[in-house]
Amino acid sequence: MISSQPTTAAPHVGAPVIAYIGLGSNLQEPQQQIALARTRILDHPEISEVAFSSLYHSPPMGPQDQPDYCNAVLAIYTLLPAIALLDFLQSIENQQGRVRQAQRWVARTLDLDILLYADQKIQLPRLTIPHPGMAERAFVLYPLYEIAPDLSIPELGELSQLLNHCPLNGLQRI
Ligand code: A4P
Ligand code: MG
Repeated sequence: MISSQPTTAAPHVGAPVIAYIGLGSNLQEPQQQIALARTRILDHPEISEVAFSSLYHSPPMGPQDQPDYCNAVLAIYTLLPAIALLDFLQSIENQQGRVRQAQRWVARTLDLDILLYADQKIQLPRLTIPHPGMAERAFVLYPLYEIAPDLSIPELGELSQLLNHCPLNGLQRI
Protein backbone atom coordinates (compact mmCIF):
# COMPACT_ATOMS: atom_id res chain seq x y z
CA MET A 1 0.00 0.00 0.00
CA ILE A 2 1.23 3.43 -0.80
CA SER A 3 1.27 5.61 2.25
CA SER A 4 0.20 9.19 1.97
CA GLN A 5 2.69 10.03 4.69
CA PRO A 6 5.94 11.66 3.55
CA THR A 7 8.81 9.16 3.64
CA THR A 8 11.36 11.69 4.83
CA ALA A 9 10.98 14.03 7.73
CA ALA A 10 10.58 17.70 6.87
CA PRO A 11 13.81 19.61 7.52
CA HIS A 12 13.83 20.92 11.07
CA VAL A 13 13.26 24.64 11.16
CA GLY A 14 13.92 26.08 14.59
CA ALA A 15 11.57 28.62 16.07
CA PRO A 16 12.87 32.18 16.05
CA VAL A 17 14.07 33.53 19.37
CA ILE A 18 13.98 37.09 20.59
CA ALA A 19 17.30 38.81 21.17
CA TYR A 20 18.15 42.31 22.36
CA ILE A 21 21.10 44.18 20.89
CA GLY A 22 22.72 47.25 22.43
CA LEU A 23 24.05 49.74 19.88
CA GLY A 24 26.62 52.40 20.79
CA SER A 25 28.73 54.91 18.89
CA ASN A 26 30.78 57.99 19.71
CA LEU A 27 32.81 58.61 16.56
CA GLN A 28 32.09 59.74 12.98
CA GLU A 29 28.42 60.82 13.10
CA PRO A 30 27.16 58.50 15.85
CA GLN A 31 23.45 58.83 14.99
CA GLN A 32 24.13 57.85 11.39
CA GLN A 33 26.34 54.96 12.51
CA ILE A 34 23.46 53.61 14.61
CA ALA A 35 20.92 54.05 11.80
CA LEU A 36 23.20 52.30 9.30
CA ALA A 37 23.90 49.45 11.70
CA ARG A 38 20.16 48.91 12.24
CA THR A 39 19.63 48.71 8.47
CA ARG A 40 22.50 46.25 8.06
CA ILE A 41 21.29 44.03 10.90
CA LEU A 42 17.78 43.90 9.43
CA ASP A 43 19.14 43.09 5.96
CA HIS A 44 19.97 39.61 7.24
CA PRO A 45 17.43 37.09 5.90
CA GLU A 46 17.20 35.35 9.28
CA ILE A 47 16.58 38.48 11.31
CA SER A 48 13.46 40.61 11.64
CA GLU A 49 12.75 43.62 13.78
CA VAL A 50 10.54 43.48 16.84
CA ALA A 51 11.17 46.98 18.18
CA PHE A 52 13.73 49.77 18.10
CA SER A 53 14.15 52.25 20.95
CA SER A 54 14.64 55.98 20.71
CA LEU A 55 18.20 57.21 20.39
CA TYR A 56 19.82 58.34 23.64
CA HIS A 57 22.69 60.70 24.34
CA SER A 58 24.99 59.55 27.16
CA PRO A 59 28.26 60.71 28.72
CA PRO A 60 31.04 58.14 28.35
CA MET A 61 31.34 55.35 30.85
CA GLY A 62 35.06 54.66 31.32
CA PRO A 63 37.81 57.02 30.14
CA GLN A 64 36.40 60.56 30.08
CA ASP A 65 38.69 61.90 27.33
CA GLN A 66 36.33 60.74 24.57
CA PRO A 67 33.13 62.14 23.01
CA ASP A 68 29.65 61.46 24.39
CA TYR A 69 27.84 58.41 23.04
CA CYS A 70 24.71 57.76 21.09
CA ASN A 71 22.99 54.57 22.34
CA ALA A 72 19.91 52.56 21.41
CA VAL A 73 18.48 49.06 21.82
CA LEU A 74 17.07 46.87 19.07
CA ALA A 75 14.86 43.83 19.67
CA ILE A 76 14.93 41.17 16.94
CA TYR A 77 13.54 37.80 16.10
CA THR A 78 16.28 35.57 14.78
CA LEU A 79 16.93 32.01 13.67
CA LEU A 80 20.69 32.45 14.12
CA PRO A 81 22.41 30.68 16.99
CA ALA A 82 23.89 33.16 19.47
CA ILE A 83 27.49 32.71 18.34
CA ALA A 84 26.53 33.18 14.67
CA LEU A 85 24.68 36.35 15.66
CA LEU A 86 27.85 37.59 17.39
CA ASP A 87 29.92 36.85 14.25
CA PHE A 88 27.41 38.75 12.12
CA LEU A 89 27.35 41.76 14.47
CA GLN A 90 31.15 41.89 14.60
CA SER A 91 31.27 41.85 10.78
CA ILE A 92 29.03 44.94 10.80
CA GLU A 93 31.25 46.64 13.41
CA ASN A 94 34.21 45.96 11.09
CA GLN A 95 32.36 47.26 8.00
CA GLN A 96 31.72 50.49 9.89
CA GLY A 97 35.39 51.05 10.62
CA ARG A 98 35.60 49.69 14.15
CA VAL A 99 39.23 49.63 15.28
CA ARG A 100 39.76 47.21 18.16
CA GLN A 101 42.13 48.56 20.80
CA ALA A 102 43.88 46.74 23.60
CA GLN A 103 42.34 49.22 26.05
CA ARG A 104 38.68 48.67 27.01
CA TRP A 105 35.93 51.25 26.79
CA VAL A 106 37.66 53.60 24.35
CA ALA A 107 35.99 55.62 21.59
CA ARG A 108 34.49 53.62 18.72
CA THR A 109 32.49 54.10 15.53
CA LEU A 110 30.21 51.21 16.47
CA ASP A 111 29.71 48.75 19.28
CA LEU A 112 27.10 46.01 18.98
CA ASP A 113 26.53 43.98 22.13
CA ILE A 114 24.14 41.06 22.50
CA LEU A 115 22.37 41.99 25.72
CA LEU A 116 19.98 39.04 25.86
CA TYR A 117 19.32 35.94 23.77
CA ALA A 118 15.96 34.33 24.52
CA ASP A 119 16.03 33.58 28.25
CA GLN A 120 19.43 31.92 27.99
CA LYS A 121 22.46 32.28 30.17
CA ILE A 122 25.58 31.73 28.03
CA GLN A 123 29.18 31.55 29.20
CA LEU A 124 31.62 30.96 26.33
CA PRO A 125 35.13 32.36 25.79
CA ARG A 126 33.76 34.83 23.22
CA LEU A 127 30.26 35.36 24.50
CA THR A 128 28.67 36.13 27.84
CA ILE A 129 24.89 36.55 28.05
CA PRO A 130 23.31 38.45 29.74
CA HIS A 131 25.88 41.05 28.71
CA PRO A 132 28.17 41.78 31.69
CA GLY A 133 27.46 45.06 33.39
CA MET A 134 24.11 45.67 31.71
CA ALA A 135 22.32 45.82 35.06
CA GLU A 136 24.25 48.97 36.04
CA ARG A 137 24.17 50.83 32.73
CA ALA A 138 21.57 53.54 32.27
CA PHE A 139 22.32 53.67 28.51
CA VAL A 140 21.23 50.00 28.28
CA LEU A 141 18.40 49.78 30.84
CA TYR A 142 16.40 52.87 29.84
CA PRO A 143 16.17 52.16 26.09
CA LEU A 144 15.50 48.50 26.88
CA TYR A 145 12.67 49.48 29.23
CA GLU A 146 11.20 51.69 26.52
CA ILE A 147 10.67 48.69 24.21
CA ALA A 148 10.23 45.84 26.74
CA PRO A 149 8.93 47.18 30.07
CA ASP A 150 7.82 43.76 31.35
CA LEU A 151 11.12 42.02 30.66
CA SER A 152 12.64 39.70 33.21
CA ILE A 153 16.38 39.08 32.90
CA PRO A 154 17.97 35.69 33.70
CA GLU A 155 19.48 35.81 37.20
CA LEU A 156 19.12 39.58 37.37
CA GLY A 157 15.38 39.87 37.85
CA GLU A 158 12.77 42.32 36.70
CA LEU A 159 13.98 45.08 34.38
CA SER A 160 11.74 47.60 36.16
CA GLN A 161 13.47 46.82 39.47
CA LEU A 162 16.94 47.20 37.94
CA LEU A 163 15.88 50.52 36.47
CA ASN A 164 14.68 51.77 39.85
CA HIS A 165 18.20 51.28 41.20
CA CYS A 166 20.01 52.81 38.23
CA PRO A 167 20.54 56.60 38.18
CA LEU A 168 20.28 58.30 34.78
CA ASN A 169 23.96 59.34 34.89
CA GLY A 170 23.30 62.13 32.39
CA LEU A 171 21.36 59.96 29.93
CA GLN A 172 19.04 61.98 27.68
CA ARG A 173 16.54 60.81 25.10
CA ILE A 174 17.30 62.48 21.77
N1 A4P B 1 31.75 39.49 24.16
C1 A4P B 1 31.42 38.73 25.23
N2 A4P B 1 30.10 38.76 25.44
C2 A4P B 1 29.57 39.57 24.48
C3 A4P B 1 28.23 39.98 24.18
N3 A4P B 1 27.19 39.59 24.94
N4 A4P B 1 28.03 40.81 23.12
C4 A4P B 1 33.12 39.63 23.68
C5 A4P B 1 29.09 41.24 22.37
N5 A4P B 1 30.40 40.87 22.60
C6 A4P B 1 30.61 40.03 23.66
O1 A4P B 1 34.18 43.40 22.99
C7 A4P B 1 35.19 42.57 23.49
C8 A4P B 1 34.76 41.11 23.33
O2 A4P B 1 33.62 40.86 24.13
C9 A4P B 1 34.31 40.71 21.94
O3 A4P B 1 35.36 40.27 21.14
C10 A4P B 1 33.30 39.59 22.18
O4 A4P B 1 33.81 38.32 21.82
P1 A4P B 1 34.55 44.61 22.07
O5 A4P B 1 33.26 45.15 21.55
O6 A4P B 1 35.58 44.18 21.09
O7 A4P B 1 35.30 45.59 23.08
P2 A4P B 1 34.68 46.64 24.09
O8 A4P B 1 33.28 46.94 23.69
O9 A4P B 1 35.62 47.79 24.25
O10 A4P B 1 34.75 45.89 25.46
P3 A4P B 1 33.58 45.56 26.38
O11 A4P B 1 34.19 45.16 27.66
O12 A4P B 1 32.61 44.67 25.68
O13 A4P B 1 32.91 47.02 26.58
P4 A4P B 1 31.39 47.31 26.58
O14 A4P B 1 30.82 46.65 27.77
O15 A4P B 1 30.84 47.02 25.26
O16 A4P B 1 31.41 48.87 26.84
N6 A4P B 1 29.72 54.67 27.46
C11 A4P B 1 28.50 55.02 27.01
N7 A4P B 1 27.91 56.15 27.44
N8 A4P B 1 27.85 54.26 26.07
C12 A4P B 1 28.40 53.09 25.59
O17 A4P B 1 27.79 52.42 24.74
N9 A4P B 1 30.26 51.51 25.69
C13 A4P B 1 31.42 51.11 26.20
C14 A4P B 1 31.91 49.75 25.85
C15 A4P B 1 32.17 51.94 27.14
N10 A4P B 1 31.51 53.17 27.52
C16 A4P B 1 30.31 53.51 27.03
C17 A4P B 1 29.67 52.66 26.08
MG1 MG C 1 31.32 45.65 23.09
